[in-house]
Amino acid sequence: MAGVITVTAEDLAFDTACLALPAGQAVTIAFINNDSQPHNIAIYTDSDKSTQLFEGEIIDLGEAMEYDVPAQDTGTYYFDCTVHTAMNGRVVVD
Ligand SMILES: [Cu+2]
Repeated sequence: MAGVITVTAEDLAFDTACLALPAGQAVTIAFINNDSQPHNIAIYTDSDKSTQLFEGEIIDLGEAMEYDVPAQDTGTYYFDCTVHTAMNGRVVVD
């Protein structure tokens, strides 16, 4: 399905270190938790988390959720799991 990006969490890690999002358009992240720990995805302007751009609901083992992420400007941002901040990566909006 166009405009849907799938991300999976497993073994205290995301399956990608870089989320590529289209600039200027809302996007759906289909988030799947295959881990025994609760996880979510939050997006910030930078790794200092100066400004939060999005925070998805935390989901548990075996759950999946579609996050509706609002349109973002072109740039490089940062994402993490708010429960496990060691789970993180870059967001490239282009
Ligand atoms: Cu987590």
